[in-house]
Amino acid sequence: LTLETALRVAISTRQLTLHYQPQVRLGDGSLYGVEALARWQHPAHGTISPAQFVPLAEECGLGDALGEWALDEACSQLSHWRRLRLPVPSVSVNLSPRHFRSIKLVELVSDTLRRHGLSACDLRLELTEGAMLDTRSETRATLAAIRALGIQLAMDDFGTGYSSLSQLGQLAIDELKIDRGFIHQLEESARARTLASGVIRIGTGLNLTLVAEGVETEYQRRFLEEHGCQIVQGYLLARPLPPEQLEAWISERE
Ligand code: G
Ligand code: G
Ligand code: MN
Ligand code: NA
Repeated sequence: LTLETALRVAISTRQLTLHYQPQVRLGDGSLYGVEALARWQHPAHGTISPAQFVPLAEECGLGDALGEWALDEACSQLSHWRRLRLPVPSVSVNLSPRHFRSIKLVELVSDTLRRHGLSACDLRLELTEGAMLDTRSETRATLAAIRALGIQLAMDDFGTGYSSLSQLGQLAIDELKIDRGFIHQLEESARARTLASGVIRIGTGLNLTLVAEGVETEYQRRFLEEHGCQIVQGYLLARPLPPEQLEAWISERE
């Protein structure tokens, strides 16, 4: 069985699922949204990380199919939660840089929202610096059109790529996700604290929403709150959860 076949089978037989990790406002503890994270439960190989299978899917030309699946699955789930009256404000979906190179993404996203009875503010798209800094006119046009629809864009893993501060000021984005590499070192590294607080200050000055990833400790949470970060995501609050467990997590907090 080639990987390509295996992945196609995985999508159609529900070996591929999305888990959802809560993102919480530091101010009042309310739910800001959830991030959808792909999981592959392989019958023979166990759980395969998206860090492994996403790049493989891209290599064998299945990147688009995977992105389409993730968008559809996340929107279907959110629409289901709305029917249950579960208060999930929005869902954030990770897409690979190459998705943003085609203007077809705009139609795909708006069709998917329409099919599931959702609106633009229900969805956020996460992209890495690679896509954001792609100077291709196709990518710029796609990003602009997505934002014109009212869908928010988040820059993922900020601080690990190649973006410069001047580029940050020109990017059409709404949200900055501080990479968990910085968060992880907050307690032991004065340098990490300087970088994190600097990113928060700059992002805030540019009117971006700041989301800290990989928040695992109370120290980290407090540091972020004191330095003006609005949103946190990480094991301190919850791991990425299967839908039913996310429902329980939300219900318990109400
Ligand atoms: O959740 P986890 O740590 O296993 O995710 C590993 C990496 O895979 C992260 O960088 C995350 O952004 C990425 N990832 C998770 N789900 C998806 C997905 O549906 N599509 C893409 N393109 N990347 C994903
Ligand atoms: O690249 P991206 O930010 O999309 O990836 C998020 C990844 O981080 C996922 O694989 C998710 O499982 C993981 N993750 C989420 N919260 C934590 C955390 O608190 N600590 C660590 N180490 N990883 C986390
Ligand atoms: Mn992400
Ligand atoms: Na990240």
